[in-house]
Amino acid sequence: MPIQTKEELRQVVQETVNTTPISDIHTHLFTEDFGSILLWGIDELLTYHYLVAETFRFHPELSYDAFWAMSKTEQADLIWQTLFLDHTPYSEACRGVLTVLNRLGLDVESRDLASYREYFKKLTTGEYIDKVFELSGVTNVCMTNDPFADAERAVWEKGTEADPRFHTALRIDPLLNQWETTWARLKEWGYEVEQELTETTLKSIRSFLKDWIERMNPLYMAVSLPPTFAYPEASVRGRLIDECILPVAREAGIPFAMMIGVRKKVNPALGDAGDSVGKSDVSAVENICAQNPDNKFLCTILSRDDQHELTVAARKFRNLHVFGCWWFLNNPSIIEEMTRMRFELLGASVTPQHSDCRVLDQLLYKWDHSRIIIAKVLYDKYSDVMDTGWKITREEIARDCADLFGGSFWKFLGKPDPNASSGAEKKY
Ligand code: RAT
Ligand code: ZN
Repeated sequence: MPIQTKEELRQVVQETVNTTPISDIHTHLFTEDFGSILLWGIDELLTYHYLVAETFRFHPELSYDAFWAMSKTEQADLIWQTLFLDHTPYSEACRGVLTVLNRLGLDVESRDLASYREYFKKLTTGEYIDKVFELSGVTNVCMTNDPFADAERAVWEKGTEADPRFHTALRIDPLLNQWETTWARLKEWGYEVEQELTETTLKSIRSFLKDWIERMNPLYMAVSLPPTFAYPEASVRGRLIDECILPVAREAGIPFAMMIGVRKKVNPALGDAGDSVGKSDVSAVENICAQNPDNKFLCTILSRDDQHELTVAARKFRNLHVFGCWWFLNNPSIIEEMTRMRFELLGASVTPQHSDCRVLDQLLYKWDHSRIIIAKVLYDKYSDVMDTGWKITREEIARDCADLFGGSFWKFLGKPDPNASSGAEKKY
């Protein structure tokens, strides 16, 4: 029976958005096996690099070195005092912490950091992972797996137990962005490479990629790229993409995920918080899609200014799948405008959001906050359609939401959607 009124429509959209299980296609979360590489708990939440950057704005007297010399608890204390007690925590990253506390059933009104710390002390990692997945409505996440990160590589080399809630993504930034130092690491690991891109070196790089694909079984291969990213390009990166990344990705049947627009370390003293954004050239994305029709590409782009062009590019190339409101874009005002534009230009053939969580707990806020906006935009779109006399059913809304929260991504990959058969009907 089709939906009859706008009021009913609003209710069904909200309910469906809130109950559709989510595949979160880009995070920095890890399985329990990765030990302390998986971040969780109040002190990790508070020392999230988004909040570190905000804290320094209120402390002209604080030296960067002094901050980094503090223990994690001291840093968290300072951030709590500065952003939550001395000011009202309405920035998106601050609000996120409050949403998490609230969703865990903690007393937000008390502002009692000590009691929040007590709460987390009583939990084990395994229990907490279960709890967050259960509460967040996210059923599976994709990790970011970096073979160049020593601590992480050690876990892979030792061997790690798969957890079906966590998929892998092979992240290769150092390979494409710092070949001048990375080649020596590959050599150290036994690959026959030199800095010059000889045929032997290129073959060995392909072997390196294949070895890690075999070890990790990734959903995609990913890189973050500067705004100057160009394609095609007569550069080391250009050659590595053409002669290593694309053929290996094609053979493995996985997409190459391009995350474009990061200006690394504009303020290195801020650590992870020191990167910035710049306008990119979307024609590079169009060119790579056009010239490599047998490869699949995922893309998210960091500058707000590039969003329209990227969305148009996705209309031209079906081997391109656009995803997420990345990093500095992950704020309600910008999510809303991007989501509206993407729905208007791409319908449901897009993955409107990923969480980028670095701290497990953040699954509880990033998705809650985005669901509100996605439901609002969807309601408006369905409402416009209803005004023409077209009737919409609950089943159609459920189908569309399933696509937006992971289904379209899995179809693009050509892999089964883990949520397709769950039939989960739960409220998050
Ligand atoms: O959003 C972030 O936390 C950034 O620091 C990056 O991790 C970014 O998302 C990336 O994957 O490079
Ligand atoms: Zn990320």
